[in-house]
Amino acid sequence: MEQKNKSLILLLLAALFTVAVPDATAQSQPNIIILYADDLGYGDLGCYGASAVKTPNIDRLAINGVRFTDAHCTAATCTPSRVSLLTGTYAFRKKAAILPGDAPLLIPPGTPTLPHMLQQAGYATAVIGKWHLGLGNGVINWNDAIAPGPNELGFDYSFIIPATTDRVPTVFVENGRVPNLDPTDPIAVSYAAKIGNEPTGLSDPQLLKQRADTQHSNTIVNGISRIGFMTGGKRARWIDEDIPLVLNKKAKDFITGHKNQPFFLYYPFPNIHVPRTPNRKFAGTTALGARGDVIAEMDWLVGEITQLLDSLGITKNTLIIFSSDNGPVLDDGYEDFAVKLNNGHQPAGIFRGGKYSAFEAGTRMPTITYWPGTIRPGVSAALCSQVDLMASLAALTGQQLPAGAGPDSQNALDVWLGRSMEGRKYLFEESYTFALRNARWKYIAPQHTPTPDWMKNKKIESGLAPVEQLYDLQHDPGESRNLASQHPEIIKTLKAELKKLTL
Ligand code: NG6
Ligand code: CA
Repeated sequence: MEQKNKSLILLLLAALFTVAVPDATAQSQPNIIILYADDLGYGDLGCYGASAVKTPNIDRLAINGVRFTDAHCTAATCTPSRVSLLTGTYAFRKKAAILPGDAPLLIPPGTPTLPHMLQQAGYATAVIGKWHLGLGNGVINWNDAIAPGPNELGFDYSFIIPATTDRVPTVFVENGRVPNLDPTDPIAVSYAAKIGNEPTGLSDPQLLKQRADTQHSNTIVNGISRIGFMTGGKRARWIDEDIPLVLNKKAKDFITGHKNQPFFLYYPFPNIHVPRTPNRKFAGTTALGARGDVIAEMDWLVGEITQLLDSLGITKNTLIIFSSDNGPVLDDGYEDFAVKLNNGHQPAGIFRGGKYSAFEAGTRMPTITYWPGTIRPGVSAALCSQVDLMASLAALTGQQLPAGAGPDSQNALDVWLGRSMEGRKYLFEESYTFALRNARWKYIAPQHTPTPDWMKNKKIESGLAPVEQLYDLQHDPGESRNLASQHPEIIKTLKAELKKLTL
C-alpha cells in the first residue's frame, strides 16, 4: 500500500478509535462510593476543625475535593435520613422513625431507589454496613431466607448489620442469610419480652464491658448489653471490635471484583454509633476515649478504600461522597466516658444541638465530594440536602427517573461537583418537629409535645418549643436568639413553604 494511503487509514482508525472509546463513558459512568458515617458531628473531623482526633485520610478527601459547610442529611436520626438518601423522599412521607431490629422493611419493593436507578444504568451495586431500614414482611425467621431486604431494592450484593450495633440480633446478614449460622443453634429475637436464659445487663452487670442505661440493658453479647432480647446463633454473632475489619474486607473485595465495570458501593459505617468499641489497633489512640478512637478507626477505613482505588488505578474514575446520617451525641446509652473525656472538643462545631435535635447540628453534616481530575478542590457554602443525591446521580449517569420517583429529590449535580455554588432555595430538616431553611434563615415549627425526659437526662437539646422559632444563621449560627417576633414577614414565607411541602 502506498505510504499516503497507509497514513490515511491510520488517521481514520485513530478517529474511529476516539469515537469508539469516548471520554464521555468514563465521565458519565464513574464508580460511585457513598461513605456514610453514623452520628458523626459537623466538628468531629480534622478538616472541620477538630484537633483532639486526627483524621488524615478524610482530610485528604476534603483538601482534594469539595468540603461543604451547609450540607444536610434530611433528619436528625438514622432511619429517617437513610430512607431519604435511598429513595429521594422525605422521611415523614414514609412514616419513618428509628426502627427496632426486627422491624419489617420500610421501603416496599418496587419503590424507585437510588441503587435500583444505578442498576438500570448498568452499575454493579452493593451495600456493606449498617442497614436500619427493616427487613422482611413482618415476622422474620433469622434462620431462613430473609426477604425482602436490600437485594429487593436494587442492591446486587448486601452484607449488612440489620439495624444498629446496640440492637439485637448481633449478626450480619449477607444476601438475605445469616452467615456462619449453626442450624442446631437457631436464632430467636424479641423486642417485646425476655426470651431464653442468656444474661442481661440488668441481671448480670458484672459481665459488662460498658455499663448501660435501662433501654440498652437487655441481652448481653460480647460483654455488651443491647436493646432487645436474643437467643441462639452463637457461632454467627459478630465480635464488635472486629466489625470494621470484616466490613473493610467485604468492601475491598467488592471493589476489586468490580474494578472493570461501573460499580456503586453504599458503605454505611457503624462508626461512630454506640456501643463504641474500637478495635485494639485504635483503642486508646486519641485523647477523647472510645468516641475519638472510633473516629480514628473510621478514618482508617476511609484510607483503606482510597488506597485501594489508587492501587487499582481507578481513583480518577470514582466519585466518593462522604457524609453522616445525623448529628453528634455524647451520651447515647452506654458509659463509655465520652462526656467526661470530651475536654473541650466540639462535636457539633459552632452549631447548636446534635442528634435528635431541631437545631442546626441535628442535620448539618460534615460532607465531602472527591473525584480527582473532575472535581476542582474547594469549599462550598451551598445549601444542599442528601435527598437530592438520587436525582443528581441520575443526572450524572444519564438516567431518567420514572414519574413519581424520588419525589423530593432535585438535580443538584453541579453543586455536588463544586461547579455551582447555588444551592437549594429551601431546605427541609426533620426531627421531632419540622424546620425549614433558606440560605440565611431558619424557621422551627412549634411543637407542643415537650422534650422527653430521656433527652433532658442526657442533656440533649431537642430544639423543641411550643412557640415559633426563627434564627438568623448568618449572624447567629449558634441559634441563640429567637427573632420570631421581629420578622413576621420571613416567618410567613418560610411557614407557607413548609406547609406546601408537608401537606
Ligand atoms: C435510640 C437509642 C439510641 C440509639 C438510637 C438510634 C435509647 C434510649 N436510645 O432509641 O441509643 O440506638 O435509638 O440511633 O434506646 S440512630 O443513629 O440509629 O438513629
Ligand atoms: Ca445515626
